[in-house]
Formats: sequence, structure tokens, C-alpha cells
Amino acid sequence: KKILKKKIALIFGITGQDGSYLAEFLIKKNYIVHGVKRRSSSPNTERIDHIFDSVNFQSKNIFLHYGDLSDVTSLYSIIYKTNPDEIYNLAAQSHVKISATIPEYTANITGLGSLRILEIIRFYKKKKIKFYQASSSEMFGSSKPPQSETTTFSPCSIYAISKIFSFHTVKYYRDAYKIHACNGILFNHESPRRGVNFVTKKIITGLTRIKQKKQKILYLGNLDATRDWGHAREYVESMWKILQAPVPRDYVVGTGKSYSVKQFLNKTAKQLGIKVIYKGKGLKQIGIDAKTKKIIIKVSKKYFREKEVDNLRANSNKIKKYLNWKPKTTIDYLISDMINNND
Ligand code: NAP
Ligand code: F7E
Repeated sequence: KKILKKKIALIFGITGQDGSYLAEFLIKKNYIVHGVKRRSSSPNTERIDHIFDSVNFQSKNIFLHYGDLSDVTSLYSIIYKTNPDEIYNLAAQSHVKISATIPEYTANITGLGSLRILEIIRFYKKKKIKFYQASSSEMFGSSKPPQSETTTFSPCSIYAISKIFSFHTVKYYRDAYKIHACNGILFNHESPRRGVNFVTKKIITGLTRIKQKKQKILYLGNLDATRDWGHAREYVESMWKILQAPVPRDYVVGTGKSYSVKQFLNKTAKQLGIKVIYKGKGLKQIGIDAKTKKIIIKVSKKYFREKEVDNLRANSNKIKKYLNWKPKTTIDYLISDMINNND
């Protein structure tokens, strides 16, 4: 009988939201999964602790390695040691607002990180490694929706500028060196594992705590921006599908539906049984709990962007047509999943 060799995947960013779901997905697909973890003074493996024994630093089919996208020697030794069939680069300084505070660091990790990995793939000719880059809808910035693979990039942050650097680097290595490298241009995707300072998780946590009387007020920034929000758990399948296609291409991934931050807030409040009455405008806008008559929402300048991306909505016809992939999760299910599994 022919024994099928297990495929080996290497995930940069395995401790993040997407990395944790991708690791689960690939293990189910019978892959051996290697992941790169940054050294941290407090634990950063909580999203993968259910599939990895981080105390003894081992498990059956998932292996972690200390490394950092800023440290090329660590990248080289991890890629050399693990000898992967597929590399998923999900690691990044991924917060748009914070990229204005640490611009150089963001450019170094979110921009140059992909270049460092691709250079190693180029020199490391032992076998063909497929490369996936986590590109972002933020690259479209101020271009009008719906945004597709042919929409002009009009970045509004150093985060987006850095992602555009990585996007073009991937295309260049594909064209110039024939490396099987692809970009998934993913629109916002959330889950119970979303980082606490992204707006969806902040709203879910804030309103839940207000309901439990553990918090009085939820401070937010721009309530009018709209986003195309999908579920991270199902978006990781699109990453894998993008790499399995025989011809390496770039794909937009989104739901095609968009909602404002205020709509997300109202939908969450409704599921939690809270009715919010709004008063005032702009920075003076407040949200009052109709039952308790208390102010529970306030707008703070602190959370506004230097330059806002107003409207994002995907046209993902290409991935539907070529890879037969489309998202199934509705925004209401996403919110209920985040409420019910918010810990
Ligand atoms: P995330 O939760 O912020 O995870 C980012 C991961 O990158 C974490 O594992 C983090 O490690 C790691 N990382 C950060 N700096 C690093 C460095 N210098 N060296 C090595 N690893 C580093 O992000 P996510 O939401 O899962 O998103 C995954 C990727 O997709 C990111 O590249 C993001 O920019 C991109 N993206 C996200 C979305 C979205 O809506 N979620 C949409 C489009 C694109 P620690 O755990 O130690 O911090
Ligand atoms: O903001 C508004 C804010 O930080 C969404 C990252 O995963 O998706 C994410 O980037 C919107 C913006 O996500 C608050 O101004 C209002 O318009 O949740 P966010 P993001 O900036 O869209 C893209 C696709 C990525 O690639 C990124 O890695 O919400 N907003 N009030 C707020 N945002 C935050 N964070 N906090 C607020 O209080």
C-alpha cells in the first residue's frame, strides 16, 4: 500500500486569531503544523492552548518555535528545520490605529516581514514551498465599494501602506522567481478570539459587562464607518484553498455585505436585550439605556483614526468562481457566537 506523506505547514502568527483557527483547520486536514511564537513575558498562547501543551511545549501534530519576523536568522533556521510544503504569513502588527503610533515597527514587521520570508524561500531551493500572504482590505482605503482584485489601492494608514508593500513583494517574487506565492485580500473577520482592542470585540465585551453591571460606559470612536465583517473560522479555509489552486493568484475574500459600527453596536445590544436611545451628534453623541435611563455609550476622540477608511464592502466573485468558496456566516450568527463564547 502507498503511504501518503503528511503535508507540513508553517504558520507565522499562530498565536493570533487567524493563526489559531488555521492551525485547527490544517490539523483536521491531516497536516503537521509548525508555528512561530514570539517570546513574551506573559503567556501569549491562550488561543492555541486547547491544541498545544504550552507548559511542556509539545503536542502530537503541532510544534512551536521561538522566532520573530524582525530576526532573519530565526526565520532561516525555522524554515530550514521544518522544511515546510506551505508557509502562511499571518504575522503582523495588525492594528490600524496603533500603526500611527509605531509606524517604523509596523513597516518593519507588516511590510518587510514577507520580504524576509520570500528571500529565504528563493535561496532555499531544496524544494518548492508555497507561500500565503495575509493581505488586507485596508489596502483599498478610500476607494469606493464594492472593492475587488482590480480596485485601486488608496491606503489611509501606515498599516495599509505596509500591507501594500507585502502585496507587491508577493507578486514580484511570483513573476520574477516563479515562486508559488499568493495574496488573500481579506476583509474584516472576527470571532470570539478577536483581539480585545478591535471594535467588534470591544463592543461585545463592553455591552456584556454593562449588562452584568461590571462596567458603566463604553467609549467608542467613529460610529459611522462601515465594514464587511465575516467569521475568522471560515475565512481560514479560503487561505488554504488559495494555496491549493494549481495557478498562484490573488483573491478578495469577504461577505459582500457591510454594516456601520453603529449597526453592529445596535445588533449586539438587541441580542443582549438592551435598547439604546441616541442623543446628540458627532463627539457629543451619547447612547442611553432605555430601561435604566443611564448613559452607556460615549464617543471619544481618542478612538478616531488619523485618516478614516469610511466604506469597505467586498466583491468576492473571483474566489467564488475559481475556487468555489463563499462565506456562510451571517452577521447575526457572528454576533451571537461572539456573545456566547466571550471569555
Ligand atoms: P492578530 O490576532 O493580531 O495576530 C497577529 C499575529 O502576528 C500574532 O500571532 C502575533 O504574535 C504575531 N506577530 C506580531 N508581530 C510579530 C513579530 N514581530 N514576529 C512574529 N510574529 C508576530 O491578527 P489576525 O486578526 O489573526 O490577522 C492575521 C493576519 O491577517 C494579520 O497579518 C493581519 O494584518 C491580517 N488581516 C487581518 C484581518 C482581520 O480582519 N482579522 C483582515 C485582513 C488581514 P503575538 O500573539 O505574540 O502578538
Ligand atoms: O476598526 C471604528 C474604526 O480596529 C473598525 C484589522 O484586523 O480589519 C481590521 O482593521 C472600524 C474603524 O478594525 C472604535 O474607526 C470606532 O472604522 O475593528 P477595527 P480595522 O481598522 O477595520 C482590517 C481588514 C485589517 O487588516 C486589520 O488588521 O471601527 N471604531 N470606535 C473603532 N475601532 C476600534 N479599534 N476601537 C474603537 O473604539
